[in-house]
Amino acid sequence: MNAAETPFWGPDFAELSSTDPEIADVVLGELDRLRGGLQLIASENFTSPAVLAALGSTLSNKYAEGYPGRRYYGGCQQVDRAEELGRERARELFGSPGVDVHVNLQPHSGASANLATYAALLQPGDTVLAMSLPHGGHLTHGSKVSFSGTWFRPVSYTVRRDTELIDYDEVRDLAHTHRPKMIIAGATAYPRLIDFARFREIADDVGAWLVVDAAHFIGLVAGKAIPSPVPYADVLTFTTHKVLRGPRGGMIVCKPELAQRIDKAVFPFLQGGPLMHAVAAKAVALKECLQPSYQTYAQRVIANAQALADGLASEGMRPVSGGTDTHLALVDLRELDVTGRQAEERCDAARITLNKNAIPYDPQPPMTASGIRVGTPAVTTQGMTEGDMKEVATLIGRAVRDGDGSAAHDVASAVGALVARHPAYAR
Ligand code: DSN
Repeated sequence: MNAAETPFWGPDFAELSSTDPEIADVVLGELDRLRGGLQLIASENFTSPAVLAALGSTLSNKYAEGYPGRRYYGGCQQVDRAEELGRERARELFGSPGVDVHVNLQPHSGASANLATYAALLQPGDTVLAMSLPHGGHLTHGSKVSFSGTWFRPVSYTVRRDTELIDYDEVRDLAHTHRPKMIIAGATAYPRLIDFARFREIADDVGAWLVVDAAHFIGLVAGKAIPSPVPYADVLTFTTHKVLRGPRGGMIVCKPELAQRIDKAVFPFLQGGPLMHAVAAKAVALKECLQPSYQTYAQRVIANAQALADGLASEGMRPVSGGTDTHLALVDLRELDVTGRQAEERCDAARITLNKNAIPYDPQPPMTASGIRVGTPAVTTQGMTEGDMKEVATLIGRAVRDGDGSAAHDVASAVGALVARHPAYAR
């Protein structure tokens, strides 16, 4: 029996509908939500049907603890091929002539990839210098509510008040004072390019590892739309579901000499059986990223984010740092006297999905926040362009100013008309 003789056995929605109509209804409801509104969360995207097919495959059944060729279970021939293909594609995508990299496709998430990196390079109690969470960092960069701030000693750098750009002088001074064992560059709400050469210089000055948490922008690197941190970083961690447009999951790319430390930290130190359907789906996404059309996509994501930031500025919403070089804009709403939370709720009522976000030196607590974060990975996947971003900005402006909810219906209708011209997951 082979695939040519046997019809593919894959996701079957009719089967789900008859076995579990309630969950089938959730799946359809979510598809309607995605199709019917504007998806502007900077960390989300619409992954391809090919990626979804690999995710919904029988590879989900397989135990494969270990790595290709060295597993603790039999029957791993096919999943070995998937993981090898993914590794090769990632090496092609992120390596370059003279810069070889090692790849680990198994982290279940970005937080798991970061935890594995801490485990590979540090001992509990070691000092880590990373971006402050309220200035755009991540929970795993030293927050007290995560392992990073309780098992390690965090020191945080910030952005400057005047420019809202990373204060590299402060990074250098903190590094010299605290002698961290690891420095993390990377953020979740920083719209500008990061100077990786400067971070490398500072890390070398104090003998620290340089880890780049590239989760947000790795897709732009893969699309060659922004400079790569690979030549500078000891380790790169990232998620595969943001601009990169793969399945939900994590990944690590590191210098070849750290391969064993990273692999052992992921398995067996932290994780057990890898999610082989997700590993295969990561391989599919990496293949998609190698196509020339993906490079065009990555450039359009940035052009759209810049057009959206400009449009929001015209609506009286100030882009933090004056604009963006990436896929996201962080927007200060204080001039409109609206909080981030109110803006998120008002946009939600108009079928515009985005998130409240702290701005640097925010006077509000995080659950209220003075800003919103918007990103263009998903709307660009559905084919929107800079002209559409002007309309999106106007619609956000109308929704954010809609204190009594009277405009929500009209804005939602306009959103419906706009997304109908660029359908997501078109039939
Ligand atoms: N939760 C992700 C984001 O939205 O940026 C980061 O992990």
